[in-house]
Amino acid sequence: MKQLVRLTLAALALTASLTAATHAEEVKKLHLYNWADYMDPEIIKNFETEYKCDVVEDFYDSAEDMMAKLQAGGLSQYDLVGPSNVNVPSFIRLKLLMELDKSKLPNLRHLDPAFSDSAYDPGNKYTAPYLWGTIGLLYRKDKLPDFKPTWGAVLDADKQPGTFLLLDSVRDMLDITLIYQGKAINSTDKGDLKAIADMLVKAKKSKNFAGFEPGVGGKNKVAAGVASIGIVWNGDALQVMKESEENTKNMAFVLPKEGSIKWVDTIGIPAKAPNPELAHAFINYLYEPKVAAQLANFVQYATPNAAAKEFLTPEDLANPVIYPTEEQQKKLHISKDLGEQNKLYDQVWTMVKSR
Ligand code: N2P
Repeated sequence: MKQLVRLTLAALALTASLTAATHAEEVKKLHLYNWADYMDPEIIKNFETEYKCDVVEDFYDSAEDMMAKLQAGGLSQYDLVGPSNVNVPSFIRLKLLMELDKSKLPNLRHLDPAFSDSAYDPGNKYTAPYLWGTIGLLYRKDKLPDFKPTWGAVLDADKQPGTFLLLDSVRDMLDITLIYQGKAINSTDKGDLKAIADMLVKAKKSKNFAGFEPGVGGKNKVAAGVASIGIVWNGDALQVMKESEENTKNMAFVLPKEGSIKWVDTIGIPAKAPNPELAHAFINYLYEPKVAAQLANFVQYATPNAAAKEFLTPEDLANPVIYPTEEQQKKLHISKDLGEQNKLYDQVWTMVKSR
């Protein structure tokens, strides 16, 4: 008898665990491949609850890394990815993205019309704008009280006031150097490219050079005192300055007087995404005005969602680091995809890094 009870119990346990396993398999998964420090974990939790799914996140810290991983199998691994405006045309050319099904994205109506017909993806056929921002210098006020807001502080061997990091991002670095030299951003002129290559090689030979650092590394190393100046995206700078009283007191972010870059990060669905249905639901969710504002408030980048404005932290909306003034906007330029000529920039960058 005892034996029978034991057997029955064992059979019951087995059935229960099998049911649990099948159930676990039924939980849908959404694989999100995003920039580091670019999401509010609460948004993920709420989406998981509402859509009864698991969101699996993976992160990148440079466009180059992201692109490499996508092409090495990532295309069928991820449901969502976030290329920046300058990379979107390459993504489309290489067929890395699927067309968005607008019937599943009713909330796209909240998009600010200023972002709805971009040159990088006319009519938002493949991508929806995620957040936008600028790039500037994060520096240590405590170490460099007389800091001047110029790209020369990192690019010009004669003007570097302290230890500095360069950003490990091809287009950001080369376009910034063109801006500093007063040349046209996106230039493919051989002479211009040679001049910026020379300047960058000279800059990195400086005794103050503390290395190349991808995205979020720069802000963390400036905070840790590894370097006194870093090239950092605006929201990342604000995030690290808010991390502690120390940081707030000791650091500042500036847009250099020569001008800078204005970029738009997007969100799109890889061509072979396992779950495009849920991916569309996620994009649509992100476009709910309150959710879009929650995201912007958390990461401190600017939202392209017009209806989100009323839910933004008022101090953020009034902060020119996040929403640059008209005067500052006049000096912000847009990096463009250069088609075949992209390789010129890649060659210059490889040369700069290897010298
Ligand atoms: C967020 C990185 C923003 C990406 N940590 C800049 N395009």
